[in-house]
Amino acid sequence: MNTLEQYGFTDRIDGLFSFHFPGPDVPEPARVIRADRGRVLVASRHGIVHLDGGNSLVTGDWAAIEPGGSVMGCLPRSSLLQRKRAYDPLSEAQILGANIDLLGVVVPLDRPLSTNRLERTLVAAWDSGALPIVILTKADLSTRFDDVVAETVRRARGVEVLTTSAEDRDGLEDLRGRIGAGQTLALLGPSGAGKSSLINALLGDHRQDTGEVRAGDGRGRHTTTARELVPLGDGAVVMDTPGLRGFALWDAENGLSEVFGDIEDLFGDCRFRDCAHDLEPGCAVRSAIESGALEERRWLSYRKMERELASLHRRQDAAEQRRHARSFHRVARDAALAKDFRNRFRETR
Ligand SMILES: Nc1nc2c(ncn2[C@@H]2O[C@H](COP(=O)(O)OP(=O)(O)OP(=O)(O)O)[C@@H](O)[C@H]2O)c(=O)[nH]1
Ligand SMILES: [Mg+2]
Ligand SMILES: [Zn+2]
Repeated sequence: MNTLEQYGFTDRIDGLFSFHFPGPDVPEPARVIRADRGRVLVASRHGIVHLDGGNSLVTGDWAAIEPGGSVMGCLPRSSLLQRKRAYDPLSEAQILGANIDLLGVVVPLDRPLSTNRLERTLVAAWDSGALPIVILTKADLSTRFDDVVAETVRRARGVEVLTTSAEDRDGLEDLRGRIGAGQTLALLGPSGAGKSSLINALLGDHRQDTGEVRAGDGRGRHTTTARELVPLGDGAVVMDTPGLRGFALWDAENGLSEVFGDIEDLFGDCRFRDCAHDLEPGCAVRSAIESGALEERRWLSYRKMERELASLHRRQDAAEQRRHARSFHRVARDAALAKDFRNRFRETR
């Protein structure tokens, strides 16, 4: 198996290259292993090489390389994991990875389960277009194993939950069996959750650096610093990622509906079509909470993410309007200049 195939190249990808880059000179396919501000490391037919000028490429992309070595573009992304950039007043998306088939939401069993975090990551995972899967890690360190697993299964709402231990090599074959040749699994989760350790355990090799969690609060030290593809040897690929502190959503309405579909289904049963689900009479959400059918915490968590997306859209709209206004001024100015020019032309005629 050549280097390119080890990084997930298949006949299907080959076909997509001929389709999207037709012509006598089909470019060389290459997969982005790692992207660092324009400088990208790719797997190609000639092995692993560095490329310059790949500013728009992200980890996981299938890049098209010209014979001269420059980047022509990339294949349309079959999935795209993104979040809102932190501390960014302009509200831009940060792309975390592309062409991911399975998105592993990594939840460590050595600390209390954060349901908010789990739900939020699942929303983003669903929205990426990849298939989410929850991977519980460090099963050997869990003191309340059965409870936490049951709770996670309940929160994951139909998403498959696997339990693993890199230390005891538990659940590894199960996980390995989920990633076929040509498929990419990305691991997403907090620092210290054991993402890199899991990859090493799958490989049976110490390839990725791992770091002890801090003694005081059990949090990780952000050991992994870049998103990077790691081949498992038979065309299956894993993407290691740096631990994320938080996860601000980006355009994730579809994901929200996947994780909270039962809540959105209730809206149709409210007496008023424009029910705000606060104090209105006949509100189906309120009565579901009162009867215990809907957990208030879940409702609040849905509300929070929904508001976050609404505020993101307001800012996007405002930015769009500013852009529009700017281009309108430009058109108006150009028109004024043209008129001025015509007038002067007339005068001199
Ligand atoms: N007991 C036990 N410890 C584990 C297991 N998996 C990981 N660890 C330990 O947890 C710590 C953090 O593991 P990492 O693999 O570095 O975590 P990470 O998710 O890659 O963290 P970042 O790279 O910082 O995002 C290390 O000290 C590992 O040895 C496990 O299954 N059992
Ligand atoms: Mg790591
Ligand atoms: Zn209502």
